[in-house]
Amino acid sequence: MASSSHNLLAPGTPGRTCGTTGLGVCLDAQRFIKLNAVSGIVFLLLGGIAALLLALTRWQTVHLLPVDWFYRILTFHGINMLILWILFFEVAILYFACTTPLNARLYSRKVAWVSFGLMIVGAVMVDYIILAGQADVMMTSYLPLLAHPLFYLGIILVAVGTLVGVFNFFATLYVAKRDGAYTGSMPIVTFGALAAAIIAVVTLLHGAVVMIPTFTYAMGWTAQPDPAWYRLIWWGLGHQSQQVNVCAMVAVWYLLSHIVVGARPINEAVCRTAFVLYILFINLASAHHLLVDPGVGATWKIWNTSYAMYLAVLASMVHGFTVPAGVEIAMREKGYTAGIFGWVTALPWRNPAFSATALSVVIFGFLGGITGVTLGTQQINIIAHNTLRIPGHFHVTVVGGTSLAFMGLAYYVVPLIFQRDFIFRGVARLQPWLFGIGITLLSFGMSFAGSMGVSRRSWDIDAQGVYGPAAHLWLGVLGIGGILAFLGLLTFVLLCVGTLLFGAKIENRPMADWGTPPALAGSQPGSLAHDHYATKGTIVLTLVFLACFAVYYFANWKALADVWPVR
Ligand code: HEM
Ligand SMILES: [Cu+2]
Repeated sequence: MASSSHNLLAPGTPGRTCGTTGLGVCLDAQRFIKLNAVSGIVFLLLGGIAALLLALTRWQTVHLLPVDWFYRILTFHGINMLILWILFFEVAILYFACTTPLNARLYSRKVAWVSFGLMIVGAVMVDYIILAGQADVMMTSYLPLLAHPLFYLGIILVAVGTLVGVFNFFATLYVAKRDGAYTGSMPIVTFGALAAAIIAVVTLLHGAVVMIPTFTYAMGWTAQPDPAWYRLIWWGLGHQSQQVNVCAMVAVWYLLSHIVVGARPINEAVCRTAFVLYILFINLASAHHLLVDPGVGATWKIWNTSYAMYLAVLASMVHGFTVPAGVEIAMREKGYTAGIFGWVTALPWRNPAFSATALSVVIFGFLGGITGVTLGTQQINIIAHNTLRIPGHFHVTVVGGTSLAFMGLAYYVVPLIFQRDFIFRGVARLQPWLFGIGITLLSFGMSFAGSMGVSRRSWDIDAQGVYGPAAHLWLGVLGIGGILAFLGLLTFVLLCVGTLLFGAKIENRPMADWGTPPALAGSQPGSLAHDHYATKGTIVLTLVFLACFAVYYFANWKALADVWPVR
């Protein structure tokens, strides 16, 4: 639809008014949200197929792939998931966050094309060269392992393309502010996306610093960069990009809990400060990847991972509290006041966007947070380094946390942006549960096998002959969890693609409702805004969390002490 009188966007902007939210949607932004989101989902599927093959290989009894293909597919999986799926989807989120919530138009269509073009060419290049067997170096591509130059060039193109997209985001925000598209401070979703974008710039600059000399070395133009230097700078890219993911995920938590339950952040200033903590401290926390490296000293390691890191962790704990607390307050104000947890049972668990958000908060917060802080402790790291405990940790953060939150977002973005209602809505209601349970099992399998010493990135464990039935049992749990998670992922992709092709068209009507908790008689909107004890349930959950953390943390110190018995 061309711009019309009831379009809220600036005059002359091609746009439409959303039939569900009443917000203005810029058609340029809409096109690039579509392109980037669909590309992301395609890479998710590719990475998912690889995931299934890996899980069926690490399940030692099945041991599917031959050795060379195991490392090839491991490389392929890491790149397609952690880089391509996540980055394409994040660019879509950025374009959304800087336009619709602000009633603004996308700064430039040309810039968006350049960004998308660079990213897609780079992505195809990387995937091709990996499958051609020319880049069996895994996603970290540590020197002196060497891949075909196109591998590095592809990654550089993806990174530059993303930077160009981030520039479009900043320019859109600037123009929106200058032209008065919105008044007051920007909504928390946009603020979270802004924090993500700032960290992304710093991250991608690290990427350039490390990848360009590696590329020129692969071309034979320059000498080999120092491997220890490579690791230091690479993790400025590798770890910080995880904080981009966390910021984007948290922004999605705020958005979806607001859309579904009407939650607001319980304290805007604190929530925003928490995002700033991410920006300030996350780069230092990258040091946790170098905890066994000989090149850097113990003081440096302990300072960065035990002091600086906790300031970033503090930020996650703030969000992990304020999101459920905001939901609890909104529910109590709607009249769900029974007991401590009466509001929990009344939540819309059958709304897939909500269940995805809730599962993401719990899986990321409980499992990811507790394991992350423990593994990142300098002393404990020595008994966990390079075991399967490490992928056991990050599959509950980037997969059970970020990827699941992004899936939840799709349950609103697809109907609102593509203007089609989801097909097979009953299946969609189950999808987040299937994926969430699968990934949790996968992570438990990895973590417990890892505790028994099974290493990550390892094609075969039987040759050593040191692992008993218990380790094999946990690898079986990894395999079964992997199959369930893959089925959850496949369901998601099929539902999205099926909806784009066959979903009922939405024209000038609201999207089909996924279900929100109705306000009961006696509801009092806004009544609890200043009542600090209204979050009883969330406080109890927080105490449970702290108790779990304490037990896990001390159990790990005990395990460390057991390594070296003192008589
Ligand atoms: C169906 C879901 C998934 C399953 C079953 C799965 C399974 C696996 C398995 C079995 C490994 C190999 C572990 C090892 O032997 O060291 C692995 C590695 C990895 N996965 Fe996943 N995964 C899934 C989804 C994801 C997603 C969504 C992401 C990122 C957003 C991701 C990121 C990674 C990374 C970064 C590695 C490490 C690669 C390396 O060591 O170079 N995975 N995954
Ligand atoms: Cu890290």
